Amino acid sequence: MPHKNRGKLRPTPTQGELSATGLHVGIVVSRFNSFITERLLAGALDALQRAGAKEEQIEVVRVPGSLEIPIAAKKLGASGRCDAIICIGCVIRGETSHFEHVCAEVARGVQIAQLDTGVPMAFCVLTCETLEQAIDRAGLKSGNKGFDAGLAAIEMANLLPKLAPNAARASKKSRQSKPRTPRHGKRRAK
Ligand code: INI
Repeated sequence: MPHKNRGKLRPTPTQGELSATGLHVGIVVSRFNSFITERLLAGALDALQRAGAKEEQIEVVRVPGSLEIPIAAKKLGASGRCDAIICIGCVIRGETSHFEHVCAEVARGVQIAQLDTGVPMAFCVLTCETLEQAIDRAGLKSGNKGFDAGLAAIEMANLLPKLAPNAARASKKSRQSKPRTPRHGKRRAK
């Protein structure tokens, strides 16, 4: 039946705000290729700060290499302290197949960790052919992927509670900002 509004449906999307109010964010950062990962960490911290986060809302965990990121992220996620976790590493191709193994296992491990714990994990592990590609993504030509990951973590931290079984359906009314309450029980002692 012809309808004058055909093609004009505008369902209200459910999405997360870019506000760090009330969030506790974990950052797991690898020391390997620290020249790059420290810049990615700075980018992530910049995003969190611009979204309103204070130092006490951020927990930085350092691991030796990218291969150790998934287990640390999973433990941190399982602790119940974090609303989101940012995983930072940098893998650069060398002369052996080590690169492929590390890249595949880190991506798989972080995905498993976020699905197992239900805590969103922003993937900021650069997998580059050359050092130049890594530098470009750590604050030069291609921006700072740490900053992007920081925003993704905040957005997902704010989105997931809205997808909980008892959450209100998205509507213009429920999109209006509400006061934030901590959502993960076990907070760090102050
Ligand atoms: N770890 C990285 O984060 N980036 C690399 O490029 C890298 N390469 O090339 O070897 C790397 N290796 C170390 C690995 O992540 C583990 O820390 C190590 O194997 C100990 O478990």
